[in-house]
Amino acid sequence: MPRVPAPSPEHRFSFGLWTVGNPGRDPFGGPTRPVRSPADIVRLLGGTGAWGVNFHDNDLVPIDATAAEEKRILADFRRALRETGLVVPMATTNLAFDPAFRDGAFTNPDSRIRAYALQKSMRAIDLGVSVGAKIYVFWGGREGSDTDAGKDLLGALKRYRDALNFLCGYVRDRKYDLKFALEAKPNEPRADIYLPTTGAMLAFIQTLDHPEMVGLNPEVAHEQMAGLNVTHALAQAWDAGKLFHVDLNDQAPGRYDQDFRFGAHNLKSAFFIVKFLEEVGYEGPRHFDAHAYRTSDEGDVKAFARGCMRTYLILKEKAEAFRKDREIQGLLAEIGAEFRSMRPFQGGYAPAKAKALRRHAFDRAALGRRGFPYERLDQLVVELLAGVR
Ligand code: GLT
Ligand code: MN
Ligand code: MN
Repeated sequence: MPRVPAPSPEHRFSFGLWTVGNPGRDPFGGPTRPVRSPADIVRLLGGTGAWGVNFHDNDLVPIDATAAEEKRILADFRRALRETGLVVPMATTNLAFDPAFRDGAFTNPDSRIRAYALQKSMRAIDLGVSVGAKIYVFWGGREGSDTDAGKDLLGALKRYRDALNFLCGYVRDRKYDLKFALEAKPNEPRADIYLPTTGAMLAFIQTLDHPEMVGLNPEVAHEQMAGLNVTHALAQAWDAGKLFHVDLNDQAPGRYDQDFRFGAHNLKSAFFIVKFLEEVGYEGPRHFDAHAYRTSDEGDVKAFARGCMRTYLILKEKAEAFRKDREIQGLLAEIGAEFRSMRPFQGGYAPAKAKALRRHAFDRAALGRRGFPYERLDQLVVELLAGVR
C-alpha cells in the first residue's frame, strides 16, 4: 500500500465557511452544534492541512450587521487568515436565504428585487475581492419555479443573462482579477431550478456578452441528483475550457441534496472524478462543498474535513497505481488499438477521403464479433480500490 501524503496547501483543498461551520440544522430540527464565528472556523481548518476557505457574503458578515460590526468581523477574519496561512480562493453571494428572494433573485418577476440582488452581488464581489478571491460562484438555488403557472420561462432566461452581463460589466469596470463560475442544480430548494445541469449552463454561457469571463463550478451531488454522471460533466466542462472550480461531495441517487463527505457513498465514482482531475492537470481549487452528518460533534466535524481530503489523496494514489498497472494498461492498449488500414480515412474531411471511404468494403459481421474486455478491466478497478491489488 503506497504512503498517503498528509493534506497540505499544495493540494489546494478548500472548504466553505458554510460547510465546516454548519451547526447541523435541517428541515426537521435545529442546530446540534454550536455556531462558530468565521475566524473560529478558519482556525479549525488551519489545523487540518486545508489551503483555502470560501464564503457567502452573509456567512462572513450577517445581512443586518452594522458598519462597526462588519469592520470588527473582517478584522478578526483577516487575523485568522494571517495566523493560519489560509487563503480565500472563492466567494459568492447568498441569494437564497432572505425572504426577499423567495421567487428568485436575478430572475425574480419583481424588478425591485432584481435590482437589490445586483446591488447585494456587487457588494459581495467587493468583499470577496478585498480578501483575495479570484473565482466568484453563482449558484441560483432560488432561480426556478414550483409551478410553471405564471412563469415566463424565456423572460427568466433573459433576466438571468442580463444580470450576469451586468455583473461582468461591473468586474471589468473595476478591473478586478475575477472570473465567474456557474453552479447547476436540478432542484431543491425549488421544484425545478433553471439551467439544471452543467451542460445547460455551458450552452447558456455562450449567449453572454463576455463568455470568456464565465465558466463552471460543477458539483458532484448536483449532477448525481439529476441522474447524470458527474465525471462526464467535468469532461465536457474541461473540453470547453470552462472548468474554473469544482464542488466535491457525495450523494445517493434519488435522495434530497445530501452533501456527504467526498467518497462517502460511491467510492468508485469518486475514484473516476479524482482520476480525471489529476490526469488532465486541473489546477483549480478542490473545494469540498460537503457537510458533516448532523450526528457529529465538533471533533467529528474535523474528522469529516480530514476525511474529505484524505479520501481524495488516497484516490489520487490509486489513480497513479492504475496508470502503472501493467495488466490494466494492457487491457487499455487492447481497447484503444489503432488500425493502420483506417489511417487514410482519419483527420478532417477531404473529398478524396470521402470518395475512398465510400468505396471501402467493411466486414460488418467481423466488426460485430469484436468484444471489449470491460468486465475484466472494471474488476481490476474494484480490486485496486478494495486494496487487494
Ligand atoms: C449551498 C448550495 C451549494 C452552493 C453554495 C454556493 S450554497 O450550500 O447547496 O451547492 O455551492 O452558493
Ligand atoms: Mn449540494
Ligand atoms: Mn455547491
